[in-house]
Amino acid sequence: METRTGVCNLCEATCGLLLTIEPTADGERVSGVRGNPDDPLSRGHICPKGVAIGDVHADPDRLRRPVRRVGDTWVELGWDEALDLVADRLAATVNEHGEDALAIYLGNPNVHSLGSMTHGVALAQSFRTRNKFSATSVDQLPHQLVGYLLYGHQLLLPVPDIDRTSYFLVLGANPMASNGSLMTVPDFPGRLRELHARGGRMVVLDPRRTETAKVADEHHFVRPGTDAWVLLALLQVLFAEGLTRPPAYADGLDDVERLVADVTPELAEQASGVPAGEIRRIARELAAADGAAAYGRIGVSTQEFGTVCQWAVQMINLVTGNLDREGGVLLTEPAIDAIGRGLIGRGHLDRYRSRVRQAPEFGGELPVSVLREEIETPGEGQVRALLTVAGNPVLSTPDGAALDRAIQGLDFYVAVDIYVNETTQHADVILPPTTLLERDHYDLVFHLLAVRNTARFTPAVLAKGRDQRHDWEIFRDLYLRVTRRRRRKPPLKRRLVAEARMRMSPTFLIGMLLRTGRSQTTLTELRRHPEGVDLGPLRAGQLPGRLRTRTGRIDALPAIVAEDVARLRERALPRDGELLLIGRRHQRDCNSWMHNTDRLTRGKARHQLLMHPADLASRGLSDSAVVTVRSRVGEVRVEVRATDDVMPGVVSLPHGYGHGRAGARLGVAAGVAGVSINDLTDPERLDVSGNAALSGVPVTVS
Ligand SMILES: Nc1nc2c(c(=O)[nH]1)N[C@H]1C(S)=C(S)[C@@H](COP(=O)(O)OP(=O)(O)OC[C@H]3O[C@@H](n4cnc5c(=O)[nH]c(N)nc54)[C@H](O)[C@@H]3O)O[C@H]1N2
Ligand SMILES: Nc1nc2c(c(=O)[nH]1)N[C@H]1C(S)=C(S)[C@@H](COP(=O)(O)OP(=O)(O)OC[C@H]3O[C@@H](n4cnc5c(=O)[nH]c(N)nc54)[C@H](O)[C@@H]3O)O[C@H]1N2
Ligand code: SF4
Ligand SMILES: [Mo]
Repeated sequence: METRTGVCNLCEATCGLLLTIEPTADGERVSGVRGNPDDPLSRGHICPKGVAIGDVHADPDRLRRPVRRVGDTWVELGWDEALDLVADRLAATVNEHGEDALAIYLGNPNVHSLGSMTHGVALAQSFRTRNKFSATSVDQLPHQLVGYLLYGHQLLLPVPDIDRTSYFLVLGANPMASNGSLMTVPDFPGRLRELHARGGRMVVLDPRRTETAKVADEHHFVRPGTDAWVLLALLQVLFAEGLTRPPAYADGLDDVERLVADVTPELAEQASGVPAGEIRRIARELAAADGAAAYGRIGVSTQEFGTVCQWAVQMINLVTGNLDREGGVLLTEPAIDAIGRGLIGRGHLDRYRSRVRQAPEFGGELPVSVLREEIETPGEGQVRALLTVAGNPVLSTPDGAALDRAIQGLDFYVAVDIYVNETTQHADVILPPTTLLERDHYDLVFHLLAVRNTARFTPAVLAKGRDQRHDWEIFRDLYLRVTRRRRRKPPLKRRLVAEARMRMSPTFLIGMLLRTGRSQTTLTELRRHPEGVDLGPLRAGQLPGRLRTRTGRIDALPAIVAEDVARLRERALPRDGELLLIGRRHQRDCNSWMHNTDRLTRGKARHQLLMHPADLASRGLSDSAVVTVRSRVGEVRVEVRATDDVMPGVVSLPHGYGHGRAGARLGVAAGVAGVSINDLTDPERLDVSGNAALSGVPVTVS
């Protein structure tokens, strides 16, 4: 038995771990997992998923060798054979039908893998297809658009200074279950206790009385999709009552004041159900607090007015003087500044549009809501082949059932994934990389979004399995093989530089980045301190210096936002008796995977539709009945659970369920199969950013 330092990458909290390792007949296994108390960011925190991280490594369902689908069965292939086959087919598609004939989808675990960040993104870009998609457009695209418009970079996103704030306003987020997002905040429960001990308050707006709402000082139900009204009304009160103290580097605040002048709390109450008096009081408290942070996440991103919401959240912080202020919201200073060093581009908007629906790109990606029509609509530029990496869009994107059918009509589909899931079951070839515990890790993304400046390099905890490949090696080998086979090759010099870079390991690149930047640490120091190095609390005084806008100032009212507020005003308010569907996350869920580990699935089932008792009664339905839920695009049958934790007029299904499609293959227990919420969500409902409006879908229940 031996203890090794590791890290969890199953959610954005990135907790430090201590793993107990035991020898086995053919290697080693994890026999125990605890939080690492010496980790300066996570301070010993761990959740049930972190404890289950060894289950992924040991999982007999996990793929360890390339497989090829032959009818309904899988046949193992050698790596060279598999990579050659994939490269032949991808290159042939592009050579015959053009670059856009290949679609690429990058799923969530990519941002949690160093190799994906250093090599996967580069591989995807090298294909030069316009049909590039990712989980971004079912998640945080509005944040990125607003970061780009206001601060000049898609990832220049201020983080709530939760360790010092005295007023925390939370909309559409459930960090008690999710452990935070676009706010890397391990041990949220502990940090909240400290906030309360300082005399601070947390106020939550959510259509469901969530785990977070239950530990808040105040919770208000808000009708799904109507937060924009509440946020604009908060701004209206701040302006009308002279409570603003904006920074000198912001322009256009008069325009913002005019924009919201008639959005009174009374109007917002009509739309949202949040009492006008409460909106007024919250605005005054935000302005008076000694450091306040407004924060909005999935519930206010994945809805029809996600961009207006995220813009308004930023505006509230800005006009109350809480942007770039201790206890407000702050920019991080990571040891590898992926923004400052240009590793992640600023973003760009509408350089091209999708072929069928003319949806604008953002940052080189199209909204994944258009993927199905790009596969199924014939003509020049039609998608004929697909590469997915660490994704499950059949369960995670709107109208997944239709996408499921479309994928089966492709000429060729290759997945880089560790499982046969509801999407990859249709792949012609699956290339499975090693898992987290077998690879070195440095977080290029989440240090950037963390509530404290720290740096941590985690060497692989376990040796890589026999005849396995790391993801970066797969990306490298695909890059080299496909480039060789392509008719239109990049110019020789560019190719040689790119090839040389693809041959460098992620760890080598991290060492180089730490050496050459103005980093506060080195790889040598990080290797000596695998628990992580503390670089101190977030610091104020970074603005306007770190703005990446062309003027070096903030233009407070981007035209896109002003126009979308006009669209909001025209939107009819929800009708009485209408039911709106929202999603939810449970602490022991990990998006659509890890439903095959006993540790996370035993106990009470949690896939049910939540519905208010009054809504059940008015339909003559009873608790635990199996009901049919219908939306414009589809229907599902699922058990209903009566609870007054959801607002009347709102029903909730968890996302990432619905394993019936491939359940047997996944080894998922029947009890956790559930149904997919995305068989009900609608790819026609988009925010102005192109993000799917997954929340607030009109449904009927019978
Ligand atoms: N209705 C609704 N839909 C949603 C959401 C919602 O709240 N409501 N949430 C959205 C959000 S925020 C997200 S991020 C998306 C997630 O959606 P996706 O990113 O499409 O899917 P995941 O469920 O994260 O599945 C990831 C897959 O990656 C594989 N995997 C895990 N680790 C690795 C690895 O190290 N390497 C490789 N190559 N593969 C790996 C697993 O097999 C798993 O099947 O779903 C979105 N969809
Ligand atoms: N345990 C666990 N943790 C996770 C994940 C997981 O699957 N399981 N996934 C990870 C990922 S990929 C992400 S992106 C993050 C997401 O992190 P969070 O955003 O904190 O995640 P959710 O729990 O989906 O919280 C969204 C909340 O929005 C509410 N909501 C829905 N519609 C509306 C609305 O119109 N208005 C308002 N105000 N609220 C609304 C929902 O009721 C829900 O409570 O979580 C990450 N962490
Ligand atoms: S909160 Fe849980 S899932 Fe998230 S990083 Fe920590 S241990 Fe892993
Ligand atoms: Mo996400």
